[in-house]
Amino acid sequence: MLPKKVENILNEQIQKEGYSSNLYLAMASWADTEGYAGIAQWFFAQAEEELMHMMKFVHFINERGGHAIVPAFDQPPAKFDGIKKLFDQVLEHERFISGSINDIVALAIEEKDFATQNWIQWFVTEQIEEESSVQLIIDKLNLVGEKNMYLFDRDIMSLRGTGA
Ligand code: OFO
Repeated sequence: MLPKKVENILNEQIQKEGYSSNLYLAMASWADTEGYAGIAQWFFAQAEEELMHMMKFVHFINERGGHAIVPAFDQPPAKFDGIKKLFDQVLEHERFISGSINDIVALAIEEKDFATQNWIQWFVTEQIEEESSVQLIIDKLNLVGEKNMYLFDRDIMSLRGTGA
């Protein structure tokens, strides 16, 4: 039985994961129109991952006897201020998401909902990986500098799935 408070916070997370997907889709589209095909590809893949995260919450809430609600999503920005700031924004957003995942862990423990507490651990690990892989990209960007984007754009997909 899913405690009502936990159901509510999980429903709020559906909104956050769906917004993450739309935000990364908007970033992908912007990068695409700016001629950064590799960076766009990275963001398209990221947008799909976030959609998958949202679906995980939908299924989990319903499997536990709750009701997953599909929310409205705020419109993400359409334009971004350069590649370095783009990834800084991604890191800031992922840190915000990590905070909201931690809030779910804390509430699940408080409500003695150990099923949710166990299930959400996948997201705890996922957030460590996501923050770390975005930090790796920012470190590389700092090394190459924004003037040298051709090679960075060509190689960015090789930074995916390194577990870093
Ligand atoms: Fe970025 O992991 Fe979901 O939100």
